Amino acid sequence: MITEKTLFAQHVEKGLSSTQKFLSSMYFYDKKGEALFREIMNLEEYYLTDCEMEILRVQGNEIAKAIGDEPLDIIELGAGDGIKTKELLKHFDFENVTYSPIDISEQAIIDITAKMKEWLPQLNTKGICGDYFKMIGDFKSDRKKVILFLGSNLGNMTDDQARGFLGQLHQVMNTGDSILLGLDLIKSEDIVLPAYSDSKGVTAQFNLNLLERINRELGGDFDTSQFEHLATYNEKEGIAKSFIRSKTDQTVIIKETEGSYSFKKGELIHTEVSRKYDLDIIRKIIDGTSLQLKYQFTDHRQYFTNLIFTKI
Ligand code: AVJ
Repeated sequence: MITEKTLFAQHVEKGLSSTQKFLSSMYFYDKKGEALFREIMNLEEYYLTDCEMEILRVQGNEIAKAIGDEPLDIIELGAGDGIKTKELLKHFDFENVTYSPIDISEQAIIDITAKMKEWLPQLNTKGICGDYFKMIGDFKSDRKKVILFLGSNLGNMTDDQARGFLGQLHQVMNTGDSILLGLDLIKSEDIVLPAYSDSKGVTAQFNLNLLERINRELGGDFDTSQFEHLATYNEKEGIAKSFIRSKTDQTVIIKETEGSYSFKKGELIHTEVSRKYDLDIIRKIIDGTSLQLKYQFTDHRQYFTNLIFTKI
């Protein structure tokens, strides 16, 4: 019988057959990966969540004012756990706003909707399951839209991908709509690197879960004890990268891709970029779109920033 290979299988086949092996961070987030990411967000070393939480908690009221006149439809890309979003949402007039988290994962939408209804019962919360651009494009309302893209999620893209993403996003926005973007700022290695190689090894588990996922879903035979997590950070560029490194010469067989893949001792699989930003980089990324940077908020240590862009 001939069965079509899943997108995941096709991706794995391509990534592990390439001379510089890679796998996309997009595939981190199965059930186990989501649980590990929640653990990462609670780590002392993973400063990003605390910084953005501080901005939204301390300056939430100002941010809500800067976003401007209600009525509004607030749309969040990637549902997250809602804890930070709640800090912002509570500053709006619930009579005049709706909140719509969008995610491809149906479970993520079910979870966030339930939580938000419990936390802010007066808020009109309506989760949407599907592709970001399609769902925003299909969003029927004559209110102004505010699109939340928090947590430095943009940072998993290369600058070219980010440019393409924001370019596509601005095409489904109307004049006067805005984006609230959360971004990690460029800072020194002694702060960034521990966030991606924490002492408890949670990030290592998170990264290696990609191999376990291949075992679970594609019938791989990775012995994950023979691989290790590696994080690097180039302070000048502001780019953190994660890799999985083979501890020995070894060969792995994956049933679904009908392939075998050899690894040399020390060979790397590139699994993630976590881009850090400054205003110059951001300006270059939005150049050519009709998005205009209107407001900037930062935490007291200036590790993280939340930016408001408006489509003109
Ligand atoms: C969710 C993309 C913002 O890159 O910091 C955390 C994911 N990877 N630890 C990040 C992640 C390793 C995270 N983002």
